[in-house]
Amino acid sequence: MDKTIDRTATANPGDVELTRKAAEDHVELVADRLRKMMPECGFGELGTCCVMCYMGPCRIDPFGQGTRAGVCGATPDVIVARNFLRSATGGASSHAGHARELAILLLEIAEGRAPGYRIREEGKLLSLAEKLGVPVDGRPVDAVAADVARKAFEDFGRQDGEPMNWIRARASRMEYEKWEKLGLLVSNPHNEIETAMHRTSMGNDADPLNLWVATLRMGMVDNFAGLMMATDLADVIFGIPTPKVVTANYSVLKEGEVNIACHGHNPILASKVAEWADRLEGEAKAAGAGRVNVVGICCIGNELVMRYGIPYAGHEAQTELFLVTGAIDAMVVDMQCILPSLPAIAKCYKTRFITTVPFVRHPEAIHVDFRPEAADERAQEIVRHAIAAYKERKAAGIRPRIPDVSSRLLTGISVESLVSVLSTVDAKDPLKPVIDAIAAGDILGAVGMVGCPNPKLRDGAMSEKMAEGLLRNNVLIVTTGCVNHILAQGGFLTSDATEKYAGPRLKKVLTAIGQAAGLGGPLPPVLHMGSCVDNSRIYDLLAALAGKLGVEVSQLPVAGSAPEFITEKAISIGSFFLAAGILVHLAPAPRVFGSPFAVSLLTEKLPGLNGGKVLVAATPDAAVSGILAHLREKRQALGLPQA
Ligand code: BF8
Repeated sequence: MDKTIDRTATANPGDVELTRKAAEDHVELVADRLRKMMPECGFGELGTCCVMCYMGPCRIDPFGQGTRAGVCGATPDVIVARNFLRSATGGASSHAGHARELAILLLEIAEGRAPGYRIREEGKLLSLAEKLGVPVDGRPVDAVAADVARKAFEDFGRQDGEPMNWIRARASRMEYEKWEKLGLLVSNPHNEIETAMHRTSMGNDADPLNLWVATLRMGMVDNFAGLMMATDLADVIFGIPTPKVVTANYSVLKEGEVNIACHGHNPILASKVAEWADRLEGEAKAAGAGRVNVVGICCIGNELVMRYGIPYAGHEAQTELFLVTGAIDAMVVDMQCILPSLPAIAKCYKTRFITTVPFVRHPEAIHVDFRPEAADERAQEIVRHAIAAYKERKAAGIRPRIPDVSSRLLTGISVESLVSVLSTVDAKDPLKPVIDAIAAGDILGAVGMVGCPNPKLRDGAMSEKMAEGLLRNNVLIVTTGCVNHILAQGGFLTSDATEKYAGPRLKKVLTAIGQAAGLGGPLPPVLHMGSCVDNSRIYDLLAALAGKLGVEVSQLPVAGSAPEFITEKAISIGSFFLAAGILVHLAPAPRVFGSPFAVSLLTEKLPGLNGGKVLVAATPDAAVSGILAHLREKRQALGLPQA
């Protein structure tokens, strides 16, 4: 076996069992293709491969063994900066598209054009409206909702250069002024994306610093036109998450039931599929099945479990393996992180693979054109596809193999629900116990572990080992994205995990909160705050803590980590956290090492400018010790004792 990819070292025995089954079934997996791809391109890894024009492709050896510039004269510093900005732009485009769809849906609801949906959180709508300057007094809810949606469209169409409505409404005064000084107050996300593509095309911006400032600006687009707008609007339409204990891992699939796996990102589709799964139970029974069982994979799993407690299946790198169980009747997807390999694997098990978005199609998929105006009809069509597949698959004698692995987790930690849990400790000042614990050193600091499961690092259990190391050192962890699936499967989101992994001082704090909140045990040491767009919740929490302390977010003893990142979305999220002045740990290494300018900017100059810094560490030990050193530095600067 290839030493680089030890496929048996994975933390989840279900992965091992299904990887063997895949081999028996002659199904090729991500890990197989990764092995064949080795060694990966060194120029690509360093970021010095340029395909921007047809005088190339060019690749620069930054160590002086070959050519020092592309055919056009672009230096490695320029090439790396352009490539990185394009990645951040890809990520921000995904998040802005996600948010804009929700704004369109909100307007459709307000105008009665999306009868399948309603506004579930009037309180959040009204408070958001007030922040955006939308009048609320004496007005019907639908009129307020329509104006909130229009505020979003105003941002996407703004040509006056003024900062986005969403920044003016949602950034604290202190953070706003910091970004104003740094020239990071973006105006129109679409203009920013257009300019980024324009300036990086051949023969335009050749100033590395200018390009990196554009990357930080793209981070601002990502947060305010993507993450934050999406979370705000999704909460209004689908509800604010509340704490609940649920089941995760392969055992959420049920033999004898029609299994539908929702995969993707936007709750617009999946919430409807879940609703119609219940309503069509009679048809499932008539087909000989117990019921229709909906489970959530990757980020849509996070969205569904946070709000509705829908079984929490697995992460993006397990999507192929979920199909290999042979237990899924339909996998329905919307957008982002959907492996092109899936439809062919689905075919092997007679699973219907259903795409729903016009720009996310596959020649081997069934396409159901899902639109909010016809959501009920389309969701029924999708569920009926699954029921029909169940019958066919039974008749074909396909025998599922569902690994008997199951985990429990506490989910549903929004800022609102966390404040409500903490108010059981201090009703007047809910954040005070956390601030006191940080000040005393009982909580050394907090780390947001976010993002993906990268097969290059998955088999070394990078995320689990990092979590262990941080918790032992009394660091509280909050999570979003697929990392949360990983840590849930590893048992980190339970009271037992506090007993098992938390350092003594952290354990004391979490036990006191758990007792006061009546949880029947300590609060888990890893708190699930949602999907990747819900990184905005993490930022909101940090801004609230910083506001109470009267300091900038960048001064807090906190860090972000994408310990196994895969996608461009992780790049754009990381770019925002850098713009906010936070340390961002990345593994694998971002493609910047071909540029001495980029390395010096991201590790030396930016920290002096706004506190933002990139930490590259590909092993759990190196990542943990780098993060701990950073947290201690921040504590020292605030005059807090070292724990
Ligand atoms: O947005 S964590 S693999 S599913 S990119 Fe994708 Fe990464 Fe999963 Fe969600 Ni986020």
